[in-house]
This record gives sequence, structure tokens and C-alpha cells, in this order.
Amino acid sequence: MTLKTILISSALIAGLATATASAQPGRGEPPRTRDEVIERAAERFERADKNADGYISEDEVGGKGRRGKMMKRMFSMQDANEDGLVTLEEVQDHALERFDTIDANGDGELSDDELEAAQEERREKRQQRRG
Ligand SMILES: [Ca+2]
Ligand SMILES: [Ca+2]
Repeated sequence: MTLKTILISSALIAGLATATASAQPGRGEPPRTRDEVIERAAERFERADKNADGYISEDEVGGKGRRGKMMKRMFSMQDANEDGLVTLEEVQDHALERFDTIDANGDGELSDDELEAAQEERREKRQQRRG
């Protein structure tokens, strides 16, 4: 491979990455069905449960600054019985609750319109918070 081809292909890759990012805001495709929500929640749970004891405890979430604060807030939102531990069930229940809110016509699948409406709502909320 010559330097020129390398330059061209990395430019192409960069271009592709930008195109993908604008087509799918956030981290990849959002889950579209309840099954996918349950699956994703389980994956997320496994990643968050660092010591693999089956619970996410408060010291397993967080980090510094604003992101840490947001994670802590997410944590308490998901801790439905407020025992300071988040179980897989709590994570999945929370995710499904959110899914049902977005699934406006209740057919168990999220259409583009439904996802867009949810995103729009989130954007508005963020702007309101900013004031
Ligand atoms: Ca709990
Ligand atoms: Ca739907």
C-alpha cells in the first residue's frame, strides 16, 4: 500500500464513520422490541456489575464530575426498592417501563416515528434543564 492509498482509505473510513454517526445518533441502533430491551439491559447489567455478585452497588457506578452525577441519578432511578443495590430485574423493569412509554401505540415494537418522538422529547427536556 502506498502512502496515498492509505491516506485515501483513512479519509474514506473517517467519512463513513461520520455518516454512520449522523444516521444513528447515540450508541448504535436503539433496541426495537421488548426482547431486545431485555437483552440489552442484561448486557448493560453485566458490564456494570464489576465484581459479578449479581448486584450493582453504588460504588460500581459513577466516576467523576457531571457524568458521575448522571450515573448516580440513573442508579437511584433504577433501584426500585431503594435498598442501595440494583438487580438485573430492576434494570430490566426500568428499561421496559421506558420502552412502554416510547411505544405509543403499544404494539411491542418501536417505529421510527416513535423513536424520533422520544428523542425529540429528550432534547426538549435537556434544553429546559439548561434554561
Ligand atoms: Ca434494589
Ligand atoms: Ca409501537
